[in-house]
Amino acid sequence: MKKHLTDEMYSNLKSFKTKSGYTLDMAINSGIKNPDSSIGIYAGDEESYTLFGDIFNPIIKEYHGFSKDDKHKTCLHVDDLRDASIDDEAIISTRIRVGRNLLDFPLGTNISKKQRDEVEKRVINALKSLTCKGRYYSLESMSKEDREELIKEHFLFKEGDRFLKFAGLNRDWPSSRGIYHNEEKTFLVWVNEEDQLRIISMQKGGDIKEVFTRLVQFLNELEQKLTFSYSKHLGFITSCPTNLGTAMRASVHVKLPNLSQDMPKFESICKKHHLQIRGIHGEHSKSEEGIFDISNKRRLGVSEVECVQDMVDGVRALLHVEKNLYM
Ligand code: ADP
Ligand code: IOM
Repeated sequence: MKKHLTDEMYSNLKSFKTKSGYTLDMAINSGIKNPDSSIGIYAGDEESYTLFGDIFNPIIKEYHGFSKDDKHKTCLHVDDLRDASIDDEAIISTRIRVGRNLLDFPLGTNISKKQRDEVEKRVINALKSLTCKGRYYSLESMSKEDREELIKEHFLFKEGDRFLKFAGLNRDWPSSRGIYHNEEKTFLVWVNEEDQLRIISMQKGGDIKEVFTRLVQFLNELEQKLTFSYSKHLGFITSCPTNLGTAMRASVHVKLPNLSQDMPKFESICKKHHLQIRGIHGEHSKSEEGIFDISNKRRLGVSEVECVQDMVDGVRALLHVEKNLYM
């Protein structure tokens, strides 16, 4: 945001307001308060992306390589994936999530308490129709110990995130936030965190196809009950411009103790394969014991299958170097 927002642009846009009442100052507040943000700007609704397009478009271009005249695409045909299962003991677990927001509501950054309550109600209702055995737990109904355990085990979002706080996403916390999960904790839905829904499939090991298949099955079921905010140009509309398009992040937790000693090499392989490196507890966290969260970086202008394929091909390349170069 800092890189692209000029004084002139700020002066031109600062008095604009979207129909839901979102302003440029609200959009950039998280980045201003957290100069260590990776992006630092959030939308309040779909209109933010056009009304404040002068600042969003260059950020979208730089992050996804996607221009104003490009078209988004979608493909959820799991069978189109190539070499999807990575049978390697270095892969600890696999997780694929998509973000979704309901049509006709502002995004979480600009939603009212009443609207957020309504979103939770509609999502709970939709979750009841899923063909898997699971339950919704509202954050308020859970004990502190249970919440902490779920966070530690990578199932639940963390609390008090300062990046989300200054984007307006923690207002009225913990009201209307919660998590659905099946008995095995392989299918989960986060409600009213950074996006209204984060739909997640995860399991131990590297059977990426199985994880993707489960995600697509339950995503299709939820789509029968909920209408998500989607634009032909930007795909699924999300609070953060990094998640537009597929809103998909496919990741593995992978041990790379050797390669991570050579960060320039590690980062250059990731760049070549459009990968992002995160720490072991998600965004803004650090790696522990040589274990990293490696995921696809691009999400807009590429299909869901391409997102997963970016991750699969890139992780294979990382493992190749990890094993052969450092023997
Ligand atoms: P998001 O993926 O929704 O953008 P985060 O990066 O904060 O959000 O990650 C959310 C949680 O998911 C964190 O606890 C993180 O460690 C966990 N996670 C991400 N990828 C994996 C994975 N492949 N295996 C296990 N847990 C994972
Ligand atoms: N998606 C969002 N959490 N992130 C990119 C925050 C940041 O700007 O660091």
